[in-house]
Amino acid sequence: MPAEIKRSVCPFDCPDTCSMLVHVENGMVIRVEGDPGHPFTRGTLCPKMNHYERTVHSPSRLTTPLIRTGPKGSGEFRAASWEEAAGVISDRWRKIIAEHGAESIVPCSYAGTMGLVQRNCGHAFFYRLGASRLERTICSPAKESAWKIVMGNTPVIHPGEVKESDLVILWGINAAATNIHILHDLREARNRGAKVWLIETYKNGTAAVADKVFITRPGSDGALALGMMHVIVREGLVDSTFVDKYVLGYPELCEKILPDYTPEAASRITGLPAVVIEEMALAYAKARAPFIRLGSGLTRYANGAMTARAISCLPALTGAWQRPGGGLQSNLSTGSALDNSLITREDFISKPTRTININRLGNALTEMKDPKVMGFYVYHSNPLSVLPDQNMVLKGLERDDLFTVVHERFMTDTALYADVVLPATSSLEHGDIYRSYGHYWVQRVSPSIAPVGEAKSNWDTFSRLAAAMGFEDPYFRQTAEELVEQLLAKSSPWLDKTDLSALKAGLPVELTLPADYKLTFKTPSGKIEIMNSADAESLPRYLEPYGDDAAYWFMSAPTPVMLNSSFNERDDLLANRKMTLLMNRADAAASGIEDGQKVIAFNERGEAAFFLSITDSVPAGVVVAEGVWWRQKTPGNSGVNALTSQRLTDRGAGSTFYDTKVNVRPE
Ligand SMILES: Nc1nc2c(c(=O)[nH]1)N[C@H]1C(S)=C(S)[C@@H](COP(=O)(O)OP(=O)(O)OC[C@H]3O[C@@H](n4cnc5c(=O)[nH]c(N)nc54)[C@H](O)[C@@H]3O)O[C@H]1N2
Ligand SMILES: Nc1nc2c(c(=O)[nH]1)N[C@H]1C(S)=C(S)[C@@H](COP(=O)(O)OP(=O)(O)OC[C@H]3O[C@@H](n4cnc5c(=O)[nH]c(N)nc54)[C@H](O)[C@@H]3O)O[C@H]1N2
Ligand SMILES: [Mo]
Repeated sequence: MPAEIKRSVCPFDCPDTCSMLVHVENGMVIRVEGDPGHPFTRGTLCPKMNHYERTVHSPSRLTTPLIRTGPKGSGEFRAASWEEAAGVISDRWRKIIAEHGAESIVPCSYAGTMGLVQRNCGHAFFYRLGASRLERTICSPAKESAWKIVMGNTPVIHPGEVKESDLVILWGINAAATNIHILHDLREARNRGAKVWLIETYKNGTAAVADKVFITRPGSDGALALGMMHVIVREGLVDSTFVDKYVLGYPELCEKILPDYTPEAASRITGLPAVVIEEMALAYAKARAPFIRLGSGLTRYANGAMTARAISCLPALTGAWQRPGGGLQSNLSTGSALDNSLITREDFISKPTRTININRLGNALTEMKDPKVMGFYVYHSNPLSVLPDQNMVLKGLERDDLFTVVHERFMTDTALYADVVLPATSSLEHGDIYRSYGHYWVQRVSPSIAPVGEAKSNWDTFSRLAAAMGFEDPYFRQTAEELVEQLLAKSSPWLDKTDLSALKAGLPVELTLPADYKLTFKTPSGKIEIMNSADAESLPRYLEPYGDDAAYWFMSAPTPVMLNSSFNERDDLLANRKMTLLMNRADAAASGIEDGQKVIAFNERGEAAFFLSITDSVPAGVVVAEGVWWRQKTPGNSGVNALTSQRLTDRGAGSTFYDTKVNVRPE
């Protein structure tokens, strides 16, 4: 039988949300390719997804429920039926609830799949159970808070406008790894003469598409933006007609803030020469339509929201928003397009329970009282690898009195510490609907193949656990497809001009952006709020990062071959790669460490072993480790997050992964 071609979407936590064609033969996926008809992703997939069939049909997929037989972390399990596993879980939860209350059970999920149903359906289950709630602020809440403060609910610029820009600034985003499809339009802009800048803490793979690379000191970009604004104002390059009509707080910014940010002052903070800051300001202000693609890297610091806020003010001063190609792209916020509350069901909360910040799970699992955490349920997340302060998370997972259930596709670091492991479907085995945080396309997906082994989707697992817990609510008896139908049945202005029948049939469809969205500022004042009196800090300024008492800033940045800790299962992607620490030549010489040598990076929270790679792409005072490796694949059984901290951002209660310093010694 010839291969059948089915439509699907890449489920991973990435702004590109690629549309895919899946070739299926005899119930197996034999090949996947990018959908050439999708206007944003245009037929290409990233190196990770090119052979997704190797993940889907990997020999290391979990195919049955497992029950622990050896010590925690030993990896000793026996196979069990779903019936037995669901019975073990529900019996133990009933006991925990009777002794400690339902709040002693804590869910942990993030973004193993971005599909709206499979990602969010667990909320309903744990609300109904009365469990503690999880504040899922691990990714980019500081950046999103900053956008809200300055721009309110205004949609971000359509990414397709990149091609009309004459100056594209990739600011704290390694787009060649994490947003590769924006490079199509970026290259088109470049062919038409646009300049591309990369503003980074080290020269990563994206430097290859940039005309200029500016290396700033970690956590200092807010000062750079303010320094640029100082010059733009001083040189009379502000678009005062635009500012008078559309901007709130310009006089206050000029009077109270900018005098402190001369290029020299900004230079002392950022490490960029003052003349370079002057040049950047002039080039930005003189560009016809500068397009800023703002990453989240620079917001994972104590000052993360303030940094993003200062940068978000730049296009307001020059009126960049008025011209096609001009503006700023932060994360898209199309949440109101498909009403998530139909899935999350906050109405199931019968009495409010405590909230635990995901970044602080290390402390919660080890120190929290009243009640102590006794049950931990992990789904589509790998907390032991991805959460900050790994040693605290580990200490929690090692507790003999903690009952841990992990619903996973693979035997991850976290699954190794489970009492019960449940096998999860891959995205090609369940239905869902996807929207994106990097473009405005949405697409519904039906399963391409039957579940591998006895794997179940998140939704089917929660339905099953709901039955085991005796929940009578009809909600839990629906199918994932019925939930998708409910989402599509609710009208929203975003869906006004879309072809609903195409969407229902599984074709990619673009949400409707109002024609005048770029000059209709959805803030309380109707203007861009450089000054926002509702915030405790009414104006942007530079705040310091936390740092640590150690020598080197430590960047644990993305790699093209992993997605957070996903794809660690793929030996083909990791072949010939080792967990590496990039270090500047002068720093290595001063420490007497040689290329390829095994080194230990350490700070007050822990240590991790790496193989050293000496490079000119990293500035002095900074070390870089690309990728979140599973502990089981690292040279020292310790991941990058043994070094990061549970401290939070200034707004949004976000993670501060990059706000970390380490010392380095030879092993
Ligand atoms: N291949 C791949 N793709 C991914 C991911 C992945 O792990 N791998 N992760 C996905 C996820 S969950 C997310 S949230 C997005 C992340 O995408 P974004 O957060 O938008 O950006 P990143 O590409 O992670 O880039 C972060 C960059 O910020 C830089 N950086 C750190 N601190 C500073 C600073 O102070 N100033 C400046 N200017 N730069 C700084 C780092 O060196 C790093 O290169 O990508 C998604 N896509
Ligand atoms: N040091 C450092 N740490 C980081 C980052 C960093 O840049 N540096 N990035 C951070 C960021 S931005 C994020 S968003 C987080 C991401 O953290 P997570 O969302 O936890 O991401 P992953 O590591 O990809 O783990 C997802 C897991 O879900 C599983 N999975 C996939 N699909 C399904 C499914 O349908 N059902 C179930 N049950 N499981 C499934 C996968 O096998 C995988 O093990 O990591 C953060 N951690
Ligand atoms: Mo993320």
